[in-house]
Amino acid sequence: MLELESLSIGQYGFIGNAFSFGLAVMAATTLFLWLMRSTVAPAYQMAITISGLVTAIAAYHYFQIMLSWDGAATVTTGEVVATGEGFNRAYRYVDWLLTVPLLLVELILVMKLSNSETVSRSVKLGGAAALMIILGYPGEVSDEVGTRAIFWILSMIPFLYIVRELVVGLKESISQQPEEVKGLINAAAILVVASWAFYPIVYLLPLVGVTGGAAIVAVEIGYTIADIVAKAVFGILILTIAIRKSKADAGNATTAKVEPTKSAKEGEQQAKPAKQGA
Ligand code: RET
Repeated sequence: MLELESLSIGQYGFIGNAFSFGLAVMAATTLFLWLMRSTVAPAYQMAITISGLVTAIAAYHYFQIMLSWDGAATVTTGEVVATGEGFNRAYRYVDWLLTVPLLLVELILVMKLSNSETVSRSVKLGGAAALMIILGYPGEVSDEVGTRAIFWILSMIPFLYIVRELVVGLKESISQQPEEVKGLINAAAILVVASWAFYPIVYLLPLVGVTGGAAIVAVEIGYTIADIVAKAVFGILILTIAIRKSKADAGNATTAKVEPTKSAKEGEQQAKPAKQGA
């Protein structure tokens, strides 16, 4: 169903360029996130570290994906010819297996919930995410339409559970967030749901009549765009939330310090008559 020889030279080159672009975005985002880490309060630094780790893992895998793509075919006398090495689709799935649970943990960490809620939500959502990826793989590498459809359905079960948890479960926690970041955290949860919804749709394209070279282009370009949004754009959003929350926390600390200033003012007032008297 997804044979490389059905690609035109243009399509083969376009996909290779997209992988190279993905590598550049992931590597640059990693550097940026880690360099910015010290600008957020210590409570949020772990979220930024993990955010950079996610894009670092992705940069490594995009490098491998790019090499595998290069090795899987050559262009001779105006045609794309498979070398027989095959294009390794496992890199993408290993990347997701590692990064998707981490992305959820990142979102939970930046909310700074209680320790027990952080752990229980991370285990539940992270576990469901790993299951979703594992169940998707057999269908991704199968040439059978039926196999692809069955594993799509199986993988959709943990997927829908995660979406439900994010939309319903996190709502209450979001309502307890400081006003300044409520909107941004909401946006992050929506970004997760919207960008994640892209994957099962892309996976289905070969089943709904997109065939040949066009199917390979749709799947590879679709996943690459979704990865950039789900990891790099999301990472920057998490950084923005962490910066705002750090400022909000520092603001609260200053307000707390206003109390002694008040009594200092009283002291000042007490000092005034003395001044007048002098
Ligand atoms: C699969 C198989 C078909 C059904 C479903 C899938 C979901 C995949 C998702 C992947 C998310 C990846 C992310 C990567 C990070 O950059 C496995 C395609 C539901 C949601 C967020």
